[in-house]
Amino acid sequence: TLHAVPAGDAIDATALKADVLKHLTFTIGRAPEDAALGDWRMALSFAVRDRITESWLASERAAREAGAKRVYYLSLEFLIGRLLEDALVNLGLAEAAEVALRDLGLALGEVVADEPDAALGNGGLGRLAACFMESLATIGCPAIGYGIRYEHGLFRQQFEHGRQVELPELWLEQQHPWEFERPGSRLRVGFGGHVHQVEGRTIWHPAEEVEAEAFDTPIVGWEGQWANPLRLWSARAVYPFDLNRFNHGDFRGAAEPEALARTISRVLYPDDTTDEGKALRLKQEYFFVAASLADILCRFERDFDDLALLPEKVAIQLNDTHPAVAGPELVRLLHDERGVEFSRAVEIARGCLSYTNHTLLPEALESWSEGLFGHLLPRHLEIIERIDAEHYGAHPDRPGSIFEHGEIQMGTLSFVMAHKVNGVSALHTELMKETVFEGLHQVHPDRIVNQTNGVTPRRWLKSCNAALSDLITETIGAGWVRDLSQLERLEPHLGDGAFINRYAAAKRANKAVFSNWLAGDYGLKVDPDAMFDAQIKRIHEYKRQHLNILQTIAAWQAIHDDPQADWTPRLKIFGGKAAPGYHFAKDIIRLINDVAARLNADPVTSKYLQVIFLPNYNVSLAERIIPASDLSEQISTAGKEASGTGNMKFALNGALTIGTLDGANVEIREQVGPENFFLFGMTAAEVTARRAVPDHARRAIEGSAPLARALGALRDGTFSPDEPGRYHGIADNIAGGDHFLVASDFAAYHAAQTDVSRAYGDRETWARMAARNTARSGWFSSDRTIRGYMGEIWGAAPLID
Ligand code: 26Y
Repeated sequence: TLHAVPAGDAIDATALKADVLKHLTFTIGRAPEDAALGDWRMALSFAVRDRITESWLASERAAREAGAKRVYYLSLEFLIGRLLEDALVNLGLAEAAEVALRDLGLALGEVVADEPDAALGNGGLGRLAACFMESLATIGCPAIGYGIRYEHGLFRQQFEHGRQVELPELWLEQQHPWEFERPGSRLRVGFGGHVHQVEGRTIWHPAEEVEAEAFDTPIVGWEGQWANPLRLWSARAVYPFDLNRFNHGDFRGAAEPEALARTISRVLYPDDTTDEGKALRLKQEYFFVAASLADILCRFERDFDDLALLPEKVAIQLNDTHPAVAGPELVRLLHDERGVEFSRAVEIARGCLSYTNHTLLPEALESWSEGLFGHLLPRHLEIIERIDAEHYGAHPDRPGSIFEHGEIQMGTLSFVMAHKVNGVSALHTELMKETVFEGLHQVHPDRIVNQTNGVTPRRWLKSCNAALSDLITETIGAGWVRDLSQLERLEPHLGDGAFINRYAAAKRANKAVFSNWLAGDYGLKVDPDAMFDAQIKRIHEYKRQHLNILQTIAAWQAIHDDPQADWTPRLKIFGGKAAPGYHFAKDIIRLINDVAARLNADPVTSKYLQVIFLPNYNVSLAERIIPASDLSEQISTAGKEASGTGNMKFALNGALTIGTLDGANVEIREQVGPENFFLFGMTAAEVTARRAVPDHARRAIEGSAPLARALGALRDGTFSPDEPGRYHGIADNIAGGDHFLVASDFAAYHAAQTDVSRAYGDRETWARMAARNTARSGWFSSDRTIRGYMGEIWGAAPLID
């Protein structure tokens, strides 16, 4: 069976097969005849990891020899998903693995799908960090990603009678083959206690200490030329077991220190605003920041002996404010522990640090009460007070203090401690200057810069969409995988009917695969020629899944009025998790599920309109949905979505966007051309103005009969006959304060959806618009984003060409 593939692949396949068998025997300890699917997956993963490790150690050696500047990406979230397929694709071993496994009687697809999806993040911010790790390696920028090795990542979502139920995610229940445990590099992290002055120096005596243990997962770039580690910290007790208590018969007490310490790396904090666990969250933040900075300084001091060189050799990126305590911690390490004069220490720290802001929503901006903060980190509180006083002193026009509203404002602290602060889309960056950071921007006009987000084309096109990737490579060559701007070269082919047919056929093939999977796993039969219309993202009022479902209700009612009309068949796909304490978002989930049940069972309308909410949305599910979608829903209230990155993945894979002028939608529309984008709704400025209009929702409802009627169906129990009042809360919210302007944007959205349906009727024109989206999405590669950070923020250079 080795004859069908090119010679190089055959050699790779032979070697890979031997390595798989070797690892199955000597690493897993299983005979082939006894091996289960998971054993084979593990053996293949180890064989692949060996190859990544070679590249990684060579990369580390090259960076050391070059004395290169290092980038350290600090993030509480890395939403990496599955790693096996990505690694195979980047190493050019996908075909070889297919052949090797076939020889062993296995299907690569099944082996790859057996891997648990590592969900060490909530959403966009965490997935961005994962795309960045892959791009850093592809570009050859020496870097380490630092985070927490959560025992339980984001919860697993199930629906019970349409309601979200959260279950713990058990991704570490099986062995995780990608990581190297580092028992040798354990560090101590302190909390609480008090501060002493000894001979003019300040010493912090923590009351409590835990140990941080490192686990390294190497991340390999395209073509395997470079790899960087993702270093995740796990918490454990300094003295894991209290023998004294044990010998006195207190077995429970003996195990207590370990249990308490381990709590720190137990779970990913959900992005909501409950008060419980606040102290634990702060502990998590300091825990991973302290361990990472100690590690960074240790690496620096191994190679250099002058702390003044630090900003030249070390760039530390703060992924939002979650690692903001890095500012005062670095000052503490330099001033208290190494004797650098205080303002010089601040200056050096600022030379290293930069900060990315991902949100302007007031409820998502982090702040800590001085009481809690000072209790856990007394020395850091003093340092922050001094930083604030000196910043104030230098800027008497008072741009805003770190201490406001009785709390420590982590955004202000991050801004003050960073030499660059970046927004994640052009619009978001401008809004940062006008809103939360207005005062600070005036005194530091060069500090805020824009780096529009991007996505890695290896995972989000090459590996998730083979049909389209192969067509692109046949048409313009394979250079696009490393240099996505080459997608422009598709442009001359867009007038060629044969090319457009092939483009449409690739999408159709993906839709057929998806339909079969839906039928198999969810028992929903759908027509692959229907328009696949997807909204997949965290459930949030500002993202407006309720606008989408309300318009779906209106469309259903319209079909009922005239079932003989020429309706364009659609499948509405939803996916996303709600924060466990976010009750309104959970009501939206239940509503979508109730609407789905009603519509899918409707004999009159279901051939035109079906709805499915796929449970447990995660990275691997996105990889299935995006290549099969025709329409991408990006309908946030303008000014609220900092960037979005799903929007880019859809455009790249040839889904047209229906969207507002928000976040990176603005730039997507500029790139793909306004004629290939379905724009609707108010602008950010109009949103602000409309909120001030009394009764804006009531006026909108009076102006739109379909809206009034759809709201009526929420009120009369159409979707909850057993409990007619179930959706009164949602209806009242939309008809009342309507902070997110669902009512005010409804009519424009409804009209835009009608345009979409009409446009989809002309399949050739639609396919050409979709192909143009692909051809003009090259700018949304995270390689471009990372080059921007390297040039404008980090001052780092690639070590491969
Ligand atoms: C617990 C709390 C402090 C918190 C935890 C997580 C607050 C926020 C978050 C996560 C935020 C997030 O994912 N933001 C998204 O970042 C993406 C990457 O920049 C953007 O594309 C997206 O618009 C933004 O919502």
